[in-house]
Amino acid sequence: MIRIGLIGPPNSGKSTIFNKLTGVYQIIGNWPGKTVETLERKVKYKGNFLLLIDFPGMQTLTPISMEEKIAIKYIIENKPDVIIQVASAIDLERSLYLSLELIELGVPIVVALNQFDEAVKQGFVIDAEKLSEVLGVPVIPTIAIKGIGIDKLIEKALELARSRTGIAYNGRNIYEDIKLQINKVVSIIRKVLPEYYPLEWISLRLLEEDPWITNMIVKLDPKVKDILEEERKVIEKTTGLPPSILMVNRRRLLAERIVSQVRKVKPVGKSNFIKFLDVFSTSLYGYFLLAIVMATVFTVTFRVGLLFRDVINYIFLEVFNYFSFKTNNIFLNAVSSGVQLSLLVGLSFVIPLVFLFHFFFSLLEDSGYLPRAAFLMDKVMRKIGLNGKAFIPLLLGYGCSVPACVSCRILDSDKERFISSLIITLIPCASRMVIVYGLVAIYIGLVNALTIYLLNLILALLMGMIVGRIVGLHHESTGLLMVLPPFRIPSIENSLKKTWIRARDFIYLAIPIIVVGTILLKILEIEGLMGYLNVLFDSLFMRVFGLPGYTLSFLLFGAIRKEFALVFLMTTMNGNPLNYLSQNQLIIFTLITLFYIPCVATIITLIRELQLKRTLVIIGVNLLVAITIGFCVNIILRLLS
Ligand SMILES: Nc1nc2c(ncn2[C@@H]2O[C@H](COP(=O)(O)OP(=O)(O)OP(=O)(O)O)[C@@H](O)[C@H]2O)c(=O)[nH]1
Ligand SMILES: [Mg+2]
Repeated sequence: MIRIGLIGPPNSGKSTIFNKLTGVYQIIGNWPGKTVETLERKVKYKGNFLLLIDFPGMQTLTPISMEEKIAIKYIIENKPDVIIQVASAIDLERSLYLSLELIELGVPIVVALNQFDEAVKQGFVIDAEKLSEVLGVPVIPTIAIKGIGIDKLIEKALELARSRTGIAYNGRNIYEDIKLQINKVVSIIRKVLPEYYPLEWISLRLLEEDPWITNMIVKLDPKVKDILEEERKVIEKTTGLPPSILMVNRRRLLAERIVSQVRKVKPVGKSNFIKFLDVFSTSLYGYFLLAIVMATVFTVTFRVGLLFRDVINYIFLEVFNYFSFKTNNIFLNAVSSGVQLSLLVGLSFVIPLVFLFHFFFSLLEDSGYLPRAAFLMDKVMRKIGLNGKAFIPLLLGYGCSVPACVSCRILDSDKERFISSLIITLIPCASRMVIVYGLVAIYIGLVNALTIYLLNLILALLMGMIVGRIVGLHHESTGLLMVLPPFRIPSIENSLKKTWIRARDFIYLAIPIIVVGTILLKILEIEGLMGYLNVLFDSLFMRVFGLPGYTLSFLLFGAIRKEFALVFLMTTMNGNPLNYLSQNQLIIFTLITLFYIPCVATIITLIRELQLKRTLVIIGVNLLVAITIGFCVNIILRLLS
């Protein structure tokens, strides 16, 4: 089995290559930071057994964010037989910086010069052979989305893995003048580290003040700290620069020099529209564009969703009329109407809306707009103490809180991840979108629904700011380090695949539970459960929220999956909530379901990502917001009417 690691800067096309070779679908899209967990797959390739490993993107081997730390730990401890460094041909300097670092690490690498088509479009003429000569490692131009160059890439990787050839180019010769200090540190760490660690590389990293590696070594032998300080001072004296700056500068200069040797730039005309969009989307007017873009995604989802609903409703009712049966058994009747109602609400409303939203959002994501929105929101996010980068997980939260919370790993500190996750749990995911549309947009008006969205975003950011201040977040945020990808025409095929991956749970998981749950509720209704809940909670719920007590049961279901709150409310009310609740009550119920608690899957994810204590704080904040909003809006609406 030959183990091949795919490593490269964010958004360079690692997962696209992984998908092509394995047939698995890892999420790909036009923004940096999609892959946040290393994923391994075994494949048989032309008679060879390969283990392919897709890594999160990394700009450098000095890890800052959580997913970079995971990736680098994996590379050092599990040592893939060969590394395919997926370089981006449109961002050569940055990609080569990483190549130089990998060469320093001494692992066998082959460079995939990916997005080569895009580079040609932008007027870059790159001499791959010369680059290979200068670096001393194979360089293969690839266009991963079309599968071009992949065969050759794997052949080279296999060749390298089998021959285990070292690297001809000695990347370390840029450190000739500090060789003495490097060797000194090597002789010390040799005593504490197991042999399989690349000692010379670790020594370089220690001198460079890589915090992660320094912590690891200091834990093993605290005395190393003083020795390192001494050697760093010697380097600063002889070279005039502290080693942390010196080494980064030398690598960067070398990368730039190599680029100037192998790349020529031919002037090409960019389309005027793209040029305009590029400037407009990140200027002050960009905020209008952002509002329009988001409102369009939600409006189009709703309008097209309604069309689907009407067509599916029609077909459904025809089918049910055809197969309908009458019986005097009230339990059989409950089962029959339960099945009918749940499938009707689930298939005609929930499923089309959720799939459409994910599809339109995927198109947006592949266009390259998301990082621009993040760039634009950097200032706002900074007020909270967060980095603009955090706006991307937050946007993903409109799809589903679970992957959105996981993608908070792209953020640099624990506190940032905590606050971003808190904001995400307050953002209406696709399941909550179904509730806003099903109760507010349909019965009260789309503009009201969109207003709820806007106010929700403001409130979520405000809560992030308040809790951020309490935990002292405002000192932590680092600068926005994000390369803006070029705008691309989204691929329908990729968007459809992504939609399926993200929304299939609604069919596999939600629909069966909805059907069984509705039947159960119908039977309990016969047994008078609603009346019982009414008696128990009516006075409290009425007084605080102006809602009948039985709405609590829908909220309990909604804690399992948010859309259940709507579906069970609709099925219990035979499809028309206005027969049972007033417009004001619909608004209050919707607002409460937006905030009251993260769903079970999100809670499990939060515990994994942030531990129990912070998860409990998030749940507490959610509950507090829901109760306050429900209570205040109830009073305001009562006063207004
Ligand atoms: N034009 C062009 N686009 C490509 C090529 N390879 C990948 N892409 C696009 O580049 C974007 C990023 O690809 P991914 O495979 O998601 O990149 P990644 O390196 O896995 O990104 P992260 O997981 O975020 O680090 C996607 O929109 C791809 O469709 C290529 O050769 N040419
Ligand atoms: Mg990826």
